Amino acid sequence: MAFANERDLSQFWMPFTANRQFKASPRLLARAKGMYYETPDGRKVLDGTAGLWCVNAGHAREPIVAAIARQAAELDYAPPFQMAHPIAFEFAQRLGELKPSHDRIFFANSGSEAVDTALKIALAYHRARGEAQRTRLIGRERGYHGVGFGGMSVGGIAGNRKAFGVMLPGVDHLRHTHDLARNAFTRGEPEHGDELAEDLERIVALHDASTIAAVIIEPMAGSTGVLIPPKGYLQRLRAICDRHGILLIFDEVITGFGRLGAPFAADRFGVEPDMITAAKGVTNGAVPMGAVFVKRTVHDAFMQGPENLIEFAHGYTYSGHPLACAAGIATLDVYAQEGLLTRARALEQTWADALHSLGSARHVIDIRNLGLVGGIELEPRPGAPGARAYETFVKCFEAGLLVRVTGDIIALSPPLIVEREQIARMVEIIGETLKSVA
Ligand code: PXG
Ligand code: PLP
Repeated sequence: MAFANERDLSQFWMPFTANRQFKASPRLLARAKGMYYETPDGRKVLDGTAGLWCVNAGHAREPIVAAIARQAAELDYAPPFQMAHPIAFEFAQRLGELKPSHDRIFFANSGSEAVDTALKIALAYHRARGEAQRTRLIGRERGYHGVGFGGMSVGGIAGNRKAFGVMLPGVDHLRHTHDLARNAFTRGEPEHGDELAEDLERIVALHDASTIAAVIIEPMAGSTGVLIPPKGYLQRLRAICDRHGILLIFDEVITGFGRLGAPFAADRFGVEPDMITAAKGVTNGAVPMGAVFVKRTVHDAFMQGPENLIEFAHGYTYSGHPLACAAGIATLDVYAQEGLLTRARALEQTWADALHSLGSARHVIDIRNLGLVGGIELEPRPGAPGARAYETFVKCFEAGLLVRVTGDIIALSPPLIVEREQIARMVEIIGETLKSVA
């Protein structure tokens, strides 16, 4: 590609990328509008992934663009420690109105930071209540909670951990819920596997509940390749946490802001965690931001003691950054005006029908869906795990569709503005591509 010849690509050490392979044959996105990306040479690419699960209202939406520009001219930055700016309170209020049961909002700048913040809130919460011995954090196999030391430690994707040796002490993991033998090709929530929530009882028996601070899970696991929670699983996990005084954190970095057809997965499943971590769709991906939605009871445990003391020794230079807040407010307006936080529910049948029409396509061993999320699992090529899906990803891109692959799973999560014809086109490209992939 011309770009690779014209420009030195070596300085940018790319994240989560096979740098040498990529730079030998780069794939670039130069512009975006609505449902489409455009390559530097002007080729349109349908966005099947909302960027990276974040551009829920579609790209370059005018009200969001304008709000960011206005805010940059009015107040670019102000310190958030012992000082504040009005728009951070305004945005926190708006977020609280969206999730009234969790209307104490702590701002971070990414999902990883939101996760580490929530884990620290959990530890400090127990300490504030006189249970400082509750220091264990429980994640789940195949979970993704970002790349900070906290999120990595509770995370359950082996490849994201193995190079780094040290992890937080006292972490344990629940079993994951993926079960192709019983649940392959299920539409929506799988029938089998709610009993896996009882794995938490095994961990409690092993370590004693009095040592466990929190359980963190993705209500729907995204990054590992779209694992939909079995019917009743989240409810059972909630009940066990309640029984033992353990905080439950839903990591909704992907599922937040309408991905599953409700503002949060907690709403869709009718399960109330103690904290919700969010990022991505909170600003439509336009400015980095993360947030922790905290129940008042948890927040209020901190608000005791002398009023001149800092209650929670934590925060980021850019917590509640004005540009992020401006983008976020405009984003919430677009979501509300266009009904995007529930649109995935209205499209769910259409989406499921389209995806499951690929059920007999070559290599496909499972298809799963919920809201506007899809997972298509391919049989791995013998001796070359991931190769088949990677080739599918490259060929889809060449054919004008951006998908995401992880291992041998294709993950789909289009912007929530997607139209039926575009869903049909996605499935058509994937179906054609699978025919040509060995
Ligand atoms: N928690 C969850 C549930 C996530 O999905 C993070 C935390 C971390 O967020 P930041 O903003 O720090 O990246 C995420 C991020 C993929 C993929 O391939 C998914 C994510 C990030 C990168 C790739 O599906 N999710
Ligand atoms: N490292 C140093 C030397 C710093 O001074 C700061 C913040 O002041 C940080 C790291 C943390 O940066 P941030 O607040 O953007 O996370």
